[in-house]
Amino acid sequence: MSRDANLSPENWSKVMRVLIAAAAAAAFAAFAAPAVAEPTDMEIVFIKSDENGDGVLSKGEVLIISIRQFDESDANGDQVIDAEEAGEIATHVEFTDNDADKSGSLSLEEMIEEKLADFKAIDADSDGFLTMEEIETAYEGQQ
Ligand SMILES: [Ca+2]
Ligand SMILES: [Ca+2]
Ligand SMILES: [Ca+2]
Repeated sequence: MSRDANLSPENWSKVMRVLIAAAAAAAFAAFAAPAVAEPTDMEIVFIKSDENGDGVLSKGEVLIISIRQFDESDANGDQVIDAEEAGEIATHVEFTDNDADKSGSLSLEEMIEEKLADFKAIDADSDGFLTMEEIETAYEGQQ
């Protein structure tokens, strides 16, 4: 019998439990440690908008996501976002800017026109696609 007299089978199982817990904690720490930086909100929106996953946003992709957002805001489905539906967005510069006829509400046409104008402005190299860099640059310029 080479086993230490102090380490009864009961104690051995205690030791094993501690070792397993330590190993599990180490494994968890390794798993939880972020390998890459957390994506920013803008990156999350970008990835969601990039329907075909080619890493750039086409005009169609931008319009699809814009119309989807419009539909979500347009609670009564009359193709107009009124001040009530817009809620707190109604006072945002983007909403009042987009509201070309200053009616206090935003039609789908106004929104699309504005999104296309935004697209042109953001597309710095005018290749018809928005990269993450182009969007970030435009966003930084706004601040
Ligand atoms: Ca794309
Ligand atoms: Ca509406
Ligand atoms: Ca571009």
